[in-house]
Amino acid sequence: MMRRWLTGVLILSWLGVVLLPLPGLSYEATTVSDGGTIVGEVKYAGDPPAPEKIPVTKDEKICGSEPKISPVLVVGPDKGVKDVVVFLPDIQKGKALEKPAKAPVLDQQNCEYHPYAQIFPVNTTLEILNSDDVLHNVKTEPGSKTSFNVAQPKFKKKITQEFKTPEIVQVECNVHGWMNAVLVVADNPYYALTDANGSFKITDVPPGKYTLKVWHSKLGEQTKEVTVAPKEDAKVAFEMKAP
Ligand SMILES: [Cu+2]
Repeated sequence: MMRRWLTGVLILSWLGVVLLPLPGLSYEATTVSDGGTIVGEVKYAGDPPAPEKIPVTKDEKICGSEPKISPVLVVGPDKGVKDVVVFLPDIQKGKALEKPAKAPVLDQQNCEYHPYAQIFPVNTTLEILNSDDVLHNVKTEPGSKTSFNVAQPKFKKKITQEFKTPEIVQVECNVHGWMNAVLVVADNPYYALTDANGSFKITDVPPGKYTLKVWHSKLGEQTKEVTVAPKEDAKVAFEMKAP
């Protein structure tokens, strides 16, 4: 049975039929001359919770003694939600996904991750720096396709990690419970993070109909259909709240 299935797969592959488009490989780069822009904002629905303050319970000399304000859920004065991941999960074709000129960096400084959230292309190597004179331990959340759990003593200033699968990876530190970061491994260039006002912009989108998705580690995810017209702005507004 297995062999017959395999033979079938081989024959179809010979015929040029792609059975299982691999993530990161199915996206086709093309010239986009009449692209439109998706602009919008993500707002918190209702009254947002007060910023979470987490007491520093160890390594105060390095981490500081003031409570850490969690970067996970940051809502601005106009209820804009910061660092929501916005993307087009199904886009097949568009502008090229370019390698960053410099390797992306996740820095550990004063026992905080900097930046809290970032986007980089799949098959990129991330540099994880320890700028602190203290032991950190970088760990991915269970279920991540790229998973690691690495102790980074104070003398180990840099470790590297390659990401070969597109996904959103959440990172935490085993030593300091308040440390959280989000790594967005993108398989196309149409990803954005909302700014401090909750605004986002995705440019050079080939005209067409798309599903636009938003993701936040505490507020979950939502999708909306969006139609992009040549050289025009398509406006989209999301409202999210804690479940
Ligand atoms: Cu740490």
